[in-house]
Amino acid sequence: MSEDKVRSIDGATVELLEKARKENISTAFTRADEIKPCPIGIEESCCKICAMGPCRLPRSKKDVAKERKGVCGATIDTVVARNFARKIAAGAASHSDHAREVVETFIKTARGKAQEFVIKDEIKLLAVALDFGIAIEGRDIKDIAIELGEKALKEFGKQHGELIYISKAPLKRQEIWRKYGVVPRGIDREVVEIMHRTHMGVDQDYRHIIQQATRTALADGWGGSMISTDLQDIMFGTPVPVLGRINLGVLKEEQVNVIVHGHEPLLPELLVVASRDPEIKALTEKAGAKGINLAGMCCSANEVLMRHGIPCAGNFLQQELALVTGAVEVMTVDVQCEMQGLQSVAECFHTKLITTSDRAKIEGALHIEFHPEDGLDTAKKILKMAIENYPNRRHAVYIPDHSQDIVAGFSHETINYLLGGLFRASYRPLNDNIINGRIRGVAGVVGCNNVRTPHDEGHITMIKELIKNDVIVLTTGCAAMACGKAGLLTPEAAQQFAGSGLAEVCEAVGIPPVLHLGSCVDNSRILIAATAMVKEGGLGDDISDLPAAGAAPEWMSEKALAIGQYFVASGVFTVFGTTWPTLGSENVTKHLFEEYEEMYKGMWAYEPDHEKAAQLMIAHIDKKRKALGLEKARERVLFDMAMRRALE
Ligand code: MSK
Repeated sequence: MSEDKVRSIDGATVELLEKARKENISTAFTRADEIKPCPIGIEESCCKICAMGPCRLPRSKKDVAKERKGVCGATIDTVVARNFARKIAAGAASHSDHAREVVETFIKTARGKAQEFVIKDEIKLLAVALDFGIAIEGRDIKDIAIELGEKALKEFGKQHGELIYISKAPLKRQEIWRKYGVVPRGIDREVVEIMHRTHMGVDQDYRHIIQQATRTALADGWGGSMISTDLQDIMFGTPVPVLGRINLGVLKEEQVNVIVHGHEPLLPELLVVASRDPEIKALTEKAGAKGINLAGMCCSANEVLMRHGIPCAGNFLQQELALVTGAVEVMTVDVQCEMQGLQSVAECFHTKLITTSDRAKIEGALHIEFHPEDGLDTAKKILKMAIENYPNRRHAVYIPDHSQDIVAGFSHETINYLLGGLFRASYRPLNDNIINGRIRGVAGVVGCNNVRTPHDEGHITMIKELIKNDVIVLTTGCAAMACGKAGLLTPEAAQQFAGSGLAEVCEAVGIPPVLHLGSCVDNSRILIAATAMVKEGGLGDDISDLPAAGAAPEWMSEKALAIGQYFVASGVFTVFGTTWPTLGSENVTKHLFEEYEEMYKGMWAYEPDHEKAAQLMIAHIDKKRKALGLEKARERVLFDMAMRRALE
């Protein structure tokens, strides 16, 4: 038990790890103990892109590989840059392939060929259509939507020119990207070009390789991810603040529990509809259950939470533990962040693991493919299987008594509205409160869990430090869920955890000090929020001028690296924890950590101590405040607060 306490700061996780250990069930936590990270792989000093190697060139063995070169003569700088670029290609490809699925479903929806799906947010449709240069005057909504879908699809296969959304960035940022030749031409083209340039014997200049990695990352953040967020909002509704509950305690012993896990919100949306169907409700009663309990896991959870208030069972490292409760009848998985270990855990219980995407199967799992044409029928079929499986529970159910209220769903549009009101929606109050010093700055804290660092601890340590110092936090993905479990996503958290300036603003507006903006692809919402702050005025003329910083303290996926790279290239100082994948090359690390500040005015940092990482972010925010001439304002406000306390 005491050992598990250091594996996670979350009570539900600790309890279920203990249960798994007693029952001899293998989880990511136990497998991590059995497999130590490869010391050469962790610094990316290994090249295996041809069959003359693998060439291992670790920092510790300079004598073995003189001058640290591979058989072909590739330097360690080339090797590390190639490995880094390939990870970014994989991350960008993941978000963008998700986006492609969304766009194709969007077109079918617009043509009336997607079962149950409709265009829900017509206002956002018109706004996005204008971004794409589509005429809207006097046209039918359906025609506009079809044209938008087709234009969005072309962004993937475009060979020349610039991605359309690049023009949404501040003008100064666009100029920087053009100067360094990193404006993406087409989403797929950039990913393919990385794979070509990192093939044996092609691009062998580390700065040139990293340049293409940057262009590909921008094709993700200002391309695939942004398209995905926008079209999902148009189809399923732009999120507004919604009350939900989070953690494994949301599972219900006397109900049929169905968990949706993964990333694409398509089937999950229909599972929500199907779970409310009278036929399904009647079948549930007949099976002796007190209802169907739909819950989410990872980013699928974020999607259905922020649009429907569906409870969230947990984040990345809780996926296997959800099944260890013995209470889950069905878990559906589509793409990304689904551990293969789920199937072995499912086999210890009655749980059916169902893969639903044509791009992802898991050996041993059932495969029921989602297609928009008959998506609702598929959703009902899955729920019927779950109901039939309810009487098959083989073990005593154990659901930890841990769950917590959260408020989620702060889209860019909602923040705009909350701050300014319906008729004068704007970021002015946020900018004003940064200028007057009540809010010191803004931080985006996002990303995964990583079993090599205590579960959720990095997110919570960092975020508590930030909000205590009056930095408002925008969060997505598994970081957002960690915040929810720790009670940081309620308006009351402002009084409990935030500094006096931030708490005052949160209380006036009625928002938490940490705003849940959605899933991994919704990091694009943070880019748009930052751009809106620049356009509002008073905080410089580029994202890099803002008193802002980013972080992923518990990152593990290649998607996180792509996200970090597009944040850095958009002008944001970005700190990663856990480990850093270019440590094998001093030159590549220096390029990303120092030269990038010269070029892009944003740069990477690596700091595994989460409190120190928060301090780095605060120091950067203060540096930007000083450059804007705002340090005096903050001193004055602090003085006012001190005076007020003295009066009290
Ligand atoms: S799910 S990419 S573990 S945030 Fe988006 Fe969480 Fe990271 Fe997957």
